[in-house]
Amino acid sequence: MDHELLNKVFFQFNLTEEIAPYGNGHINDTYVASTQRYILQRINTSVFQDPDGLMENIVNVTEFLKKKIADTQGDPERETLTVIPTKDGKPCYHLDENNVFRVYQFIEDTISIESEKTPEILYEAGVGFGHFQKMLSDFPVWKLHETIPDFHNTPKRIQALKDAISRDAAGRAKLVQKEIAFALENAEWADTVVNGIQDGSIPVRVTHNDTKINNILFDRQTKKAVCVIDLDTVMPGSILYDFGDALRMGGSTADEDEVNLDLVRFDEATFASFARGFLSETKDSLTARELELLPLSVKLMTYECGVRFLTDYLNGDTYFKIHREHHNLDRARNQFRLVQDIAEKEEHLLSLVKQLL
Ligand code: ADP
Ligand code: GN1
Ligand code: MG
Repeated sequence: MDHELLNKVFFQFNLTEEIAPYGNGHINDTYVASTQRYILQRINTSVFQDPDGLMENIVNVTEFLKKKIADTQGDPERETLTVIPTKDGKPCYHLDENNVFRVYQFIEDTISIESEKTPEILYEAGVGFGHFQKMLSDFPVWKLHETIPDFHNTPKRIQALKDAISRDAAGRAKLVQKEIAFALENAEWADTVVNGIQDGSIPVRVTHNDTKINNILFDRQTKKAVCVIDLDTVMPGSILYDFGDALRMGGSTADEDEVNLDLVRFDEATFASFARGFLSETKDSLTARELELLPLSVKLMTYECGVRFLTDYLNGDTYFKIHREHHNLDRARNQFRLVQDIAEKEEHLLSLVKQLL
């Protein structure tokens, strides 16, 4: 976005700082102000079609969290996001239909972790996401708007892939026959969580739904988890989505877009570290069925993400930000490689969960 436009938007939040692009997210346009620190984000309105509903979720959830954090002698300014309202008291500013902006207080002395996956970091990430889940366990789930309907409905994601194959909008289907076959042949367990929610055997909870490790801020010095961010997809869901998605990224020995697939493996020790942190916060509230499905959830979320990358590749890269021509295909191959490895290790992962209980 050009500087003049950014300054105009910033003025709407009563701010007059220098602004620069910031972070490594795939969805929103993120900027940071230079002197007093604020985060300015243009909400991706083709992904989030009801930005007002989304901001209502974020305001409600962060206000709820702030009370909980204050009650336990935490720091409500640091341990959850703070929405800065516009001059007329709104949680976001509509410049026009496609340009909707919000500002958060910058959380100082923290870092986002993109690739460092030590056992300590993964344990802390588990504590961070588990604690988030625990604090929201009595938030009224019916109050939340579904910001992306069917976000983790894996069978619907498979249907979207099939639609993309038939449309073949970018003429790429012939290049990815192997990947398509993998996606369609490995789908027999893909409805496990959706079916469980439907038949009542898996409870609906308030979930984050996008638990990449870079959606937690860690303390710069102690590397303890400080704040769960990127609250756009906080919605009703299954805790298995949050557990599985965190390990999809956190449990891989490589980055999500690594092209050398020999480097892409699922690390069982890392799984155990994350699970230990996560379960230290959530163990008592998880049902036997949820505990049993923790390993499958990692395979499922990795598979689903691979399906989404492949679909976007076939659609001509319209959803995820890409930085090179075949980026989404590289990401899909990487995720499918990981699915194979997780499948081979699934039984061992279940025994690790049992040990932790
Ligand atoms: P996206 O949805 O595009 O992933 P995020 O909300 O995750 O966007 O923001 C992108 C990056 O910006 C984060 O990974 C983090 O590094 C940084 N960031 C976002 N909000 C804050 C904040 N309040 N304080 C400090 N850094 C932040
Ligand atoms: C997106 O916004 P970000 O970068 O945290 C995506 C996730 C995917 C992830 C893959 C709203 O996450 O669902 O798992 O990319 N978020 C949305 O890296 O689609
Ligand atoms: Mg993010």
